[in-house]
Amino acid sequence: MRFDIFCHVVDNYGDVGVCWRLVKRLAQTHFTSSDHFTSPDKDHFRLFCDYPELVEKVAGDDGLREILSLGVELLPWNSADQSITEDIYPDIVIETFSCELPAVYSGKLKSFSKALIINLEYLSAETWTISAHGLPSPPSQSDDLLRYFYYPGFTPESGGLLQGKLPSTDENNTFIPRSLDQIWRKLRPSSEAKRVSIFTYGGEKLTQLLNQMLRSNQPLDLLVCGENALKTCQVWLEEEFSEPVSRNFLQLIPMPFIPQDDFDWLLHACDLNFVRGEDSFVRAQWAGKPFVWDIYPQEDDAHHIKLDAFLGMYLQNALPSGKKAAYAAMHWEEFADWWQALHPMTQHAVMWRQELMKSQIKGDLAIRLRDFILEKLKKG
Ligand code: TRH
Repeated sequence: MRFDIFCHVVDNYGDVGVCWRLVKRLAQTHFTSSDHFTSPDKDHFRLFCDYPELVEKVAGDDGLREILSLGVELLPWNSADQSITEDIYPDIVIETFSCELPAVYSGKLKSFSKALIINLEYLSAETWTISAHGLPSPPSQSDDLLRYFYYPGFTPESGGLLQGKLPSTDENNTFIPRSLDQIWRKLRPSSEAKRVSIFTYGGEKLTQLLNQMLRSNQPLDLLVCGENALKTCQVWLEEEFSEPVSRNFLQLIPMPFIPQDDFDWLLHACDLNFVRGEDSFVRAQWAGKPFVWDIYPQEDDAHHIKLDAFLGMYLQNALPSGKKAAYAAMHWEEFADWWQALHPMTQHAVMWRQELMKSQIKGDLAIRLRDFILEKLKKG
């Protein structure tokens, strides 16, 4: 089958982060949940992106080479119009996050093929997404092509979560990704200082957190990732921040941008992760470590509803001590008040990962998406 996947970068790294992970998983996944073999040699993937350099950055050189060798092409968005002919056209088109297909491409799609169009939506734990999952959209006026809405989610009825092989960071495993080798040498022994990754949108919330951490006298190695958090830390430190800087018991370490696979490893290797957006939010859950979600701010404060829906699910079966602390952490309350409960929060994170594994009994998002595609193609 020929897949065309469209990625429009709105801001930050998340659009690319999700699309690259999706392509990666689809190219690596040769079975559906019913063990239906999908002949990988015959699958071909084209990822059209309006910022291909960002895909290269997120993938990293080795990751890019590996995935391109599986029959994936990375193409600029504006080459899409010329990419369809009477002989070469896709069977499946995936629009991510409602990005609009290029007009000429859409027109050709209508004339040459009966491609199945799927709109991969944002992840949310809100219950309405379950009822909307899999529904066809009425053809829009602009191109009247039929498309199906595909909603990722945390339950077996949803579209699932992207998973893939999870990194191993157990104590007997001495593997450290190359991109992190130098940084790892700068960390204090794990018995002396806890490791905390900070990949947030920065700003006032982070400044307050740093003040609270400083007051708590807890030895922490803070691995600061992404421009927004780095900028806030720089202002807070009131000095250049290209090398690790210490304040009381804190050590702040500026992180370079690292390939996505290595970033996944980092989340598994830390004791606590501050994450954001969608993709790092999901990876923090697969890491089985406590985390704080800096949710992407939406208009009309819609993100509050999204956060409540997630916490309702995440904390439903939590024991009281872990629950109270995780709730406080997720609401950025005083650090000292919830940090003491890191152990029960960790136990809860491990239990939640097991629950998620069970919810993926029909496979992860890539496998379920293949199921969905086969079902729709069968029905014609
Ligand atoms: O970057 P994000 O905030 O992304 C988004 C976008 O803002 C998007 O428009 C919005 O729709 C969405 O959030 C909700 O956060 P996210 O989703 O966690 O994506 C970050 C990606 O960057 C993720 O795949 C991990 C990757 N990454 C690396 O590969 N290396 C790194 O060093 C870092 C810091 C991140």
